[in-house]
Amino acid sequence: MKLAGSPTRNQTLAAARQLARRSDVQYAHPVYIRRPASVPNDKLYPLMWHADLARLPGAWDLTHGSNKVVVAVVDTGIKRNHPDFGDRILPGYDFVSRASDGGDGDGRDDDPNDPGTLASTSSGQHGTHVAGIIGALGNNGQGIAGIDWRCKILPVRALGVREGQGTDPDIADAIRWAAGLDVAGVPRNPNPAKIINLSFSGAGAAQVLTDAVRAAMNAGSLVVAAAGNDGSDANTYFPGAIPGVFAVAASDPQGKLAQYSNYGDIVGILAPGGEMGMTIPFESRDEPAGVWSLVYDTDKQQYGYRAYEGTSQAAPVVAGVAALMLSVYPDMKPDDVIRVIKETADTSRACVEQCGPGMIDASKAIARAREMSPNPPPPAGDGQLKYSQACSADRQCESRVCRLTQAVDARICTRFCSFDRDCPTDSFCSIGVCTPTNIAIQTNRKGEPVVVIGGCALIERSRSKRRSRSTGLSTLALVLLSLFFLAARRRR
Ligand SMILES: [Ca+2]
Ligand SMILES: [Ca+2]
Repeated sequence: MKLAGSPTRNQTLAAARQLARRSDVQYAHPVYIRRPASVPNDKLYPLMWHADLARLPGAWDLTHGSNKVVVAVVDTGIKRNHPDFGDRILPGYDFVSRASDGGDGDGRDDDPNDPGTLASTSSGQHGTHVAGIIGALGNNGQGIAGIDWRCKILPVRALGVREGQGTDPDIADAIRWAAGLDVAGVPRNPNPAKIINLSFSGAGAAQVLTDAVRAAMNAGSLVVAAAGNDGSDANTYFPGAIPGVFAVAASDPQGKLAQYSNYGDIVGILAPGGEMGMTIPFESRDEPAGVWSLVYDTDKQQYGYRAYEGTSQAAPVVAGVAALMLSVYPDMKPDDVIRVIKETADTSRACVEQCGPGMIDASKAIARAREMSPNPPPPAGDGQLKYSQACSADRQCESRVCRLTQAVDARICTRFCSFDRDCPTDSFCSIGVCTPTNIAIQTNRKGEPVVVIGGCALIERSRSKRRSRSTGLSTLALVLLSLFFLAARRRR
């Protein structure tokens, strides 16, 4: 069977039907060509329901982040040696003044390690969990994927080991330091953070806290904060209620305002925060539907992963998306980051109680930031895709050539050619670009000749006849790709 030129989809389907009617064809089986939708290979990724809700895969098509972006996590400190952090953690600082709160035998020092304790009321490795949501290594085959796979995390310890509590003076100094401002008695932070995440909340305003947050914002930092977990109006919960702070409410896995989440007109945006009362299936068991991230098990002295729920988990989702935005537009102003996240939000998930315009949509937010950027970087992939891998933009390919393959609605990384000899092994030159041949004739267990294309495409048999079951239009379209490979071969 030979088709001239590039066939249309209908021609493809007609040819496939004609092929299926042949008595010497047992069945046509697809060569599935799948395009990686920037879904990382991390083992616990199936637990990351929040990735789909916040539309992270579409964002990862555009960027995986930049190591030039610094995100401060003002929290309980960190376990920097968690293997899913890699080398992402900057030196940081410990601002907890009282040794009894710090649990590390001293007051302020340059080690932001979260020592934790065995008590159930300890830090819970809260800071490590929050930092992991923002910046755990993505696509490293391990644990979870952070939202930004490359940014640097600045751990600034201001909450101690007694229920993870901290005092306003310590928190205020930590925020100033994170932004690169002077704090008495402490060396200046050499890595000022463009984004400061504050995953804590408490009732009552304090001037020392307000002043520090304002100073950080004046220094150019975006301040993202949890709206609070009391299921009430967020306007009396600080630092979220400080004007200019991007306060984040939390949703459950269905995208609805979580029952514990604060709400109200000071909330800037809704983001996934989890609901531990719900479950998600994972490897034939059910796991709690909190937001999964990195922890350290103080009891077993092991690094691991755990689900937590709260606006503490929702805020770092927003901080992570903001970091991705800065990776494509480094000079984007904090007010513009907030405006774009609000403007691109999924308004179908707006809530009656008021939680900003709706659910954060990372994919649209990053796309908008790229449009605004005077010098946007190439889309993610950065030329890393090899020959014959599926692609969506020229710059993703090592060869910088991403082209539609014959008769199939899929693009692969390829290269220009004039002759077959210009192409890699198992490829031929067709219409100016290399195309994988992926074709072979093998013998099956019964000794029958089998034409195999790309693994299993077309099985010829001589004795009995069986018809294929319909496997969908894409299947049939792929069959025609096989036909084209055959036709091209015959022409040679
Ligand atoms: Ca200390
Ligand atoms: Ca990982």
